[in-house]
Amino acid sequence: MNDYTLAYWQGLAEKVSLRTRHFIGGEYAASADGRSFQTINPANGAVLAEVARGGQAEIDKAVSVARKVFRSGVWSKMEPRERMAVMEKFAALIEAHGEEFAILDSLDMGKPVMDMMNIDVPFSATTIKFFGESIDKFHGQVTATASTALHYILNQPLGVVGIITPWNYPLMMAAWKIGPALATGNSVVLKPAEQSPLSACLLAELFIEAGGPPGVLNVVQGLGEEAGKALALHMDVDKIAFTGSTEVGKLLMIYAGQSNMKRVTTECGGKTPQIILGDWDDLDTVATYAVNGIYGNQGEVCNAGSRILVAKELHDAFVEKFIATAKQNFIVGNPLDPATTMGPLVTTEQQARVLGYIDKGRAEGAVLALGGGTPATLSNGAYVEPTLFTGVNNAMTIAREEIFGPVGTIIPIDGLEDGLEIANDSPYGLAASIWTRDLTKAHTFGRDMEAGVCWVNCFDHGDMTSLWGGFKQTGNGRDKCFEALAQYTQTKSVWVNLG
Ligand code: TXE
Repeated sequence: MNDYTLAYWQGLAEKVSLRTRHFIGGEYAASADGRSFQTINPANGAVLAEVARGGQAEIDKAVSVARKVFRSGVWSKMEPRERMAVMEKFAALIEAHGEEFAILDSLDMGKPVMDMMNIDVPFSATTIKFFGESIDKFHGQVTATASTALHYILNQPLGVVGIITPWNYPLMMAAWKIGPALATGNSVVLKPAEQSPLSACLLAELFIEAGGPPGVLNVVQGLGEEAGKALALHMDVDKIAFTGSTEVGKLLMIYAGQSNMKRVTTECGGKTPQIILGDWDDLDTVATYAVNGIYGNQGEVCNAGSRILVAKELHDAFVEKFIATAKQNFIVGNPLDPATTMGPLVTTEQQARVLGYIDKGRAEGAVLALGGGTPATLSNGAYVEPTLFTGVNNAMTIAREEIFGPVGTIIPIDGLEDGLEIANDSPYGLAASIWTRDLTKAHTFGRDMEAGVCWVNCFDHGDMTSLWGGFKQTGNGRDKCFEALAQYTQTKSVWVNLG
């Protein structure tokens, strides 16, 4: 890897091409009515670009192109080996264009550019590669029948898949969803978040460069209530795959009911507990994981470990270690500086929202143990300091609602049973971790925790075979893994009379 410097990234920021239009049928297009919206750099408030603001007309056009291409079979019926080769090349191109993706997403939403290089870019490329490799390994079934019949079950693509992504991992969330959608032969209309629109069309361009047919992967830019809603209400879209807020996830299910009963898969955030039991003897390790778990990506992560449930006997020593580790590991600053490990939040609105939660924490009686404001030297951007509350109970607003910022809460617990009860007392159920040397307790947690992703003695570990998705109001979607492929196909029973 390059020896990156701030000057290098600043130079790249000046010259990187900003793709601000829609990408439909392999061609760039402005909005029919010429409208646009602004995307803002949250590190300094500067307007990065005016972006085409799509609406019904652009969604209609993209869906119709996607349907036509799907029916043509040019992708949906392509020889598996050929489709695999395209996906493999697509993954390699994402990797090769890593710096471009890194700068675009970092400028758009404030993530440290080195996080993009170390996490988002390689993981997105791996995602596309994994789903490409799965193409000839994911298959239907032949079932047992009498000799007078042959019965098989086919997994067939759905048709046109609408993908609505959030701004916290713009490239990676798109990759998690277009990977299985394309691998199973669907056509896609991607609507990226309006806060982070700049990398989506690069992705769509690279798919074509890899040999993907035009019209298979389309991008319509725009606002949620306009382009997003039009896509979700469309009568000719077979599925919406979504990551975002629970509020919008619920709306998408309503839109499906109001239109064509399209499938809706959702991943809508969480309030992840990190349970640390009294037998845990390595405070250095657990503090490092806990700090990264809540402050990584500015806390703008669906699985941010925002509720830290600590055994009473470890409480004081843990808090001291946590604060020292946070101060050492999280350097707030310009996201283009390779030394920065925490950038600004995505927008000043998000900053105000997070600061509002911090006020609420104080007002409800929690004790502010770290941070709590905006760094004095960074007043131009949407920054919030790494913040920690102690003395929290699970009924407080800061323990119940998804803050989506760098705000951790410490809740003291009395052992496993108490910890599990508090951990499960949440409307969300995305992820959870436990730290213990006791096997029985670890596996009890694995069985009884109401969450889709459970970690024992680690946090945020996994690979492409581990799934991602939640219980309860986190939603019903599963990203990564073979289960994701199933969510982009429909099954068909073919019964042949041999009698
Ligand atoms: O999300 P929205 P926002 C949570 C997090 C955050 C809060 C609000 O708590 O603070 O949501 O973030 C599109 N029809 N998460 O407002 O609105 C929108 O354009 C169709 C958790 O950014 O849900 C964008 O593309 N689409 C989460 C996408 O939905 C609509 C990640 C997400 O935006 C729409 C992001 C509509 N009516 C936020 N309204 C996670 N699970 O990681 C909006 N959209």
